[in-house]
Amino acid sequence: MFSRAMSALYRDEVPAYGTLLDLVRKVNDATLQANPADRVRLEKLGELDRISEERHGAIRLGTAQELATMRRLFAIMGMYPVGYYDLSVAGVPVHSTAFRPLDDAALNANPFRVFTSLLRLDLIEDANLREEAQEVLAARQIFTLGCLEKIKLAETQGGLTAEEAEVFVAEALETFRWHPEANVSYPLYERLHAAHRLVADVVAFKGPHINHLTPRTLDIDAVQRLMPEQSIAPKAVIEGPPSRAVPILLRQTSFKALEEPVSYSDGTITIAGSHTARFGEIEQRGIALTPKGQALYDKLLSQTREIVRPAADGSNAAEYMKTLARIFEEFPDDFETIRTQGLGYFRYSATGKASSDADLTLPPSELVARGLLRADPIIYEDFLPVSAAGIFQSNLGDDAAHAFVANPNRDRFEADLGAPVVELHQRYAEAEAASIARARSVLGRAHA
Ligand code: OOG
Ligand code: NI
Repeated sequence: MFSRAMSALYRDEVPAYGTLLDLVRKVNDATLQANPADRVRLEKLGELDRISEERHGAIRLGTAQELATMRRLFAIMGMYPVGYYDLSVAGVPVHSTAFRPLDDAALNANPFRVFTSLLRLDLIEDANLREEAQEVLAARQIFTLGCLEKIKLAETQGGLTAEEAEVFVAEALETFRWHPEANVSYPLYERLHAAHRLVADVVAFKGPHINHLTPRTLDIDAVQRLMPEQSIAPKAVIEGPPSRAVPILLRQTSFKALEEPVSYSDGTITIAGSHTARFGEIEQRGIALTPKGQALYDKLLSQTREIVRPAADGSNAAEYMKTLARIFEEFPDDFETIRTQGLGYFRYSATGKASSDADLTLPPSELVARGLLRADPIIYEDFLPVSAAGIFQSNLGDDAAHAFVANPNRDRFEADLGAPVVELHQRYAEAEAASIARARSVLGRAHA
């Protein structure tokens, strides 16, 4: 209900998002038609139905209190904080997590995720401005009273009835919608903006407007190519790994933020101005990588960026994509090698072929080799910090290059959140191990 309500709201507020959804649906249908084997595999894994429902969004919060309450709000819907992303390295004064469902059944029902960032005013130099921003943030209430009531109710009675859930979703939506009246005067907006666009985007508004919603495409290169025909101008470079036979992790591209009218007021004088914050994005997801695979990905990505860094104006986009593709030739591009080298996570299942006693003690790779088990890739459900920084940068404006020293503070983030985040790799490793245990017991039973 929440994911659909957010989608309807965003379609309403940002019409280009609706155009993008239609385009993605067309490309996905065509891709599945051209690759019947993929279609069958997705269907068998229960992933087919979720594709067209699939999206993620992003919000940016201002205070620890907001973050902690957001955690409770998402928990009602079975969405939990996974991963810690430090974006200070990339000149963006936030650190983040993603709220998402955890287990396979929940992910297949609806994998809606919200990338959630917390502003780090400690990274803003001007002490006066920092204090003013803190004051504005401390005074705002981004949740409706009705929403807070329903959160408490859900916590005390252990969930909501269908009727209560409907009210909860409607109330929660108020937090994510666009508020055209700023929370600050125009001069203060300008000073916040001068410190960092992102600071203005968080501090100057009444709530954390959802800043994009991202459908999942099965062919990001096709959508990127077709976007201009729909009068949507995508950013020059697709973030993440290059185009490959076997998609790994996550590839993303976005189109520029809209300029939206905003009224700024100091209580007596109102000034009509504008603000750019909201944009569109598409993503293509591939196999989740083990720490070993992730390390190889990180190494190849930084190797690429040492040779060529994508310029904000897109002038070296072709050179970047070419270099990326060349450097990534080192990353195996078939499932078999990815699996046998321990680079990716797989879901194992019994093929139905008869096994012997001796087989039951063999490692999974050997059982696959003997045709007793099959291995299907586990999809990456999370985000990539370098890509996220690229997405932030592209919609903050081309002039927004700021340098911060890498400054992760996970302890602080978790203290503010009021809970630890789930370890990024842990869920994939558990899903793989559980599938092996299940497959072994099926083999054992078939044999007995
Ligand atoms: C979030 C940017 C990160 C992604 O897909 O990597 C993100 C933001 O701009 O608030 O959504
Ligand atoms: Ni995104």
